[in-house]
Amino acid sequence: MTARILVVDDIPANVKLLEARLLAEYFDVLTADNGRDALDICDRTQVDVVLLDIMMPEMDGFEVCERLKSNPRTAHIPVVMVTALDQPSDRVRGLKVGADDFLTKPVNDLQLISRVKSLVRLKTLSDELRIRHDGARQIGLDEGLRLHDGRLDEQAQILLVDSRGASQERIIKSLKPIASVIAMSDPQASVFEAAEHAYDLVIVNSNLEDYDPLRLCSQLRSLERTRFIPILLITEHGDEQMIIRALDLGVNDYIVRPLDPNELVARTLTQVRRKRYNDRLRNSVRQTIELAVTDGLTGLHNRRYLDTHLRTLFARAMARGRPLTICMTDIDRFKQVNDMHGHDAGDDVLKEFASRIRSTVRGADLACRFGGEEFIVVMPDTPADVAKTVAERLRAMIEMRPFQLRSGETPLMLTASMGLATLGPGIVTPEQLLKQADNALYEAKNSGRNRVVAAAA
Ligand code: GH3
Ligand code: MG
Repeated sequence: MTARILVVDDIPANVKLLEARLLAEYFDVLTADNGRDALDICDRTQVDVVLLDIMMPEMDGFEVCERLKSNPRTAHIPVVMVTALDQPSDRVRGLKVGADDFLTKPVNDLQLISRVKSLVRLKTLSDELRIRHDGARQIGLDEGLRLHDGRLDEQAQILLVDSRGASQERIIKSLKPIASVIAMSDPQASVFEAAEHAYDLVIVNSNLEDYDPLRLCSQLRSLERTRFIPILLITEHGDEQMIIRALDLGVNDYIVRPLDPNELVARTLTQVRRKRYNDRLRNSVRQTIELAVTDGLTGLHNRRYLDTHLRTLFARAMARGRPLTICMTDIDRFKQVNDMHGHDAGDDVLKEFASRIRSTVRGADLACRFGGEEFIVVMPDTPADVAKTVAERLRAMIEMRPFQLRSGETPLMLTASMGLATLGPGIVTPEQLLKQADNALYEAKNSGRNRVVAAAA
């Protein structure tokens, strides 16, 4: 794992110490001895994690952190507060300004490396999603994608797997201000529970009876529906082997008994905030993809979508020897609608036309706007005669019901022509099928419009 770590401390000896340890793990290390330089470096270069001293002259670590988290260009960089004071109040204050983690001086090697690695891993995932999000939309970071905020919009939903009632109660009580916690003592049942409900975090207490806690973690990581849920492991003091293996398995963070309630809250918040941020990014990427395959005016799929999916449906029908018919339809004399009633009226007609298509075809059919006033319906498992009935029904539905316009003008009487083509001998590519449907449509237009023509088999 290569990543660039920025170490910020006003005491040169402290910087040297952390730098040497990180270099030994092959991290790329940058250093700064004051807050202003640190902000400058983060703004100008790609930094993956910041290790930040709290007590520094001029600008202290809290202020540096706050500024990093309120700048959209740097808000996503994880910040680890490094402090000599192991004061709960410092941690709470760090949390308020958006710190992602804490380390106490003298810094323990395992803690340093494992925390940094876990934050780098989280950031790599966010970065990848962010690049896709930005690339697709070219709009930089949305307001809705901010991460710095210490509060949560709504209570975190947490699943706690813990064999002991007393310990369950203590954890539930500590997390009460920020989370609603479901506690379970049966590890196997907890995997199903995690898969079935939308949890923000699973906390696994390593005190499980007769069950390897790492086995549970690995099950959660390998199931499709739970693999993105963060896992926080509670371990025994000194159990470094377990921690190393847990982090290798993809456990996001760990906390050592006896539990400090403030630390538990801080680590929980960090994981939940990151997860929600990544969820939002993932949704936004999904939405962008949807936009890319949807026609903006009618909401039907667009031609790009048709091109890929027709290929799939075509190949499937060929392979299984199943029938497949496509219907290409075009509004008759549509240009006149635009010319006589304006472009907006034309758009109204297209929207209504699309919605009539949608209401006529089956769920398994694929309806697309092919371009302009041309639409295509792909009908899997549909032989020519059945498709002809469907097309006739659509044709009648266009002809019988006038089209309302937003302008309130007299509704328009319109018709449409349709060309059908069915998979058969001589057709080996989707393009040939489209071409046949196009020919049939041409014939329908030429022979008087407002009719359905099926291409000769
Ligand atoms: P035909 O019966 O032969 O199909 O005649 P037509 O007038 O429907 O066909 P033509 O291809 O001559 O005209 C299609 C018109 O559709 C021309 C174009 O301006 C219009 N058009 C294409 N896309 C849109 C759109 O998104 N909105 C509107 N309002 N008009 C569109
Ligand atoms: Mg037309």
